[in-house]
Amino acid sequence: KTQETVSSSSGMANQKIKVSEDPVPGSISQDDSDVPTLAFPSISTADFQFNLEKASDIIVQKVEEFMDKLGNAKLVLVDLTERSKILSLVRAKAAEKNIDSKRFFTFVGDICQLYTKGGLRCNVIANAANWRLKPGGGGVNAAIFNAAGAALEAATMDRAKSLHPGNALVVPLPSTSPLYYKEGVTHVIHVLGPNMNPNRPNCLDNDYIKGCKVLEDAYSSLFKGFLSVAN
Ligand code: AR6
Repeated sequence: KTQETVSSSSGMANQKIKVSEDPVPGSISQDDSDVPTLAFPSISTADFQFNLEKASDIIVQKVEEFMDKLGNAKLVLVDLTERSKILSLVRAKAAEKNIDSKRFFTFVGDICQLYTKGGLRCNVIANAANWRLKPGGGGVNAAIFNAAGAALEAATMDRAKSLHPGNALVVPLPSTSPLYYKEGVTHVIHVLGPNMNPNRPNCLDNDYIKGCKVLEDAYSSLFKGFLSVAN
């Protein structure tokens, strides 16, 4: 938490400076540790088999749209490997559009260990969820529910029992969750994207008119949800 305060030192009289109330040991820098940061995976592009070119267009378009609403907050697209195709597509398209790379960037790592393994402080993380908002199923959903422990499942069920494609659900993470006390994650935002995988519920049968609309809605809901807890 930060507080605006007036310095009493002579040289800086009446100048407003930011003072951290309780600096966290090992934080990257005092400034950065207080900046609201959302880490999110590429929704729908692995298990749900959504086209990567189309998904990368939508990610960059939605990031651009939300940039001026973000204040000092940051958005980070995360994937597990350097070879991630979606990360390189998004990096290239974001650079083409001159999106400020200090406020939106990509990061390689497990979204459940961004601080302890990667030194990247993200107070909010997004989950590519399933419609039942249940653990398991693989991918980032299984990883987040595993890392967060039972506290996340209980907190999620307190708020909703299911999710429609294109929607997001913001869940405050109880401080008993390891994701909270180890990684500094205060909120998980579940997002349900469009499904193009015939072996999963509500498959869109390659209907990319509908699919793109649902993915756009999913990112809008995610970023709005982030803004609602960031500011
Ligand atoms: N950290 C960062 N990124 C990850 C991680 C991780 N630990 N694990 C996967 N990714 P996916 P979807 C990336 O399949 O396509 C589940 O079964 C991954 O490389 O998790 O929306 C749910 O229950 C990819 O870029 O989500 C749903 O039923 C991105 O996260 C279904 O999958 C999303 O891949 C949702 O499928």
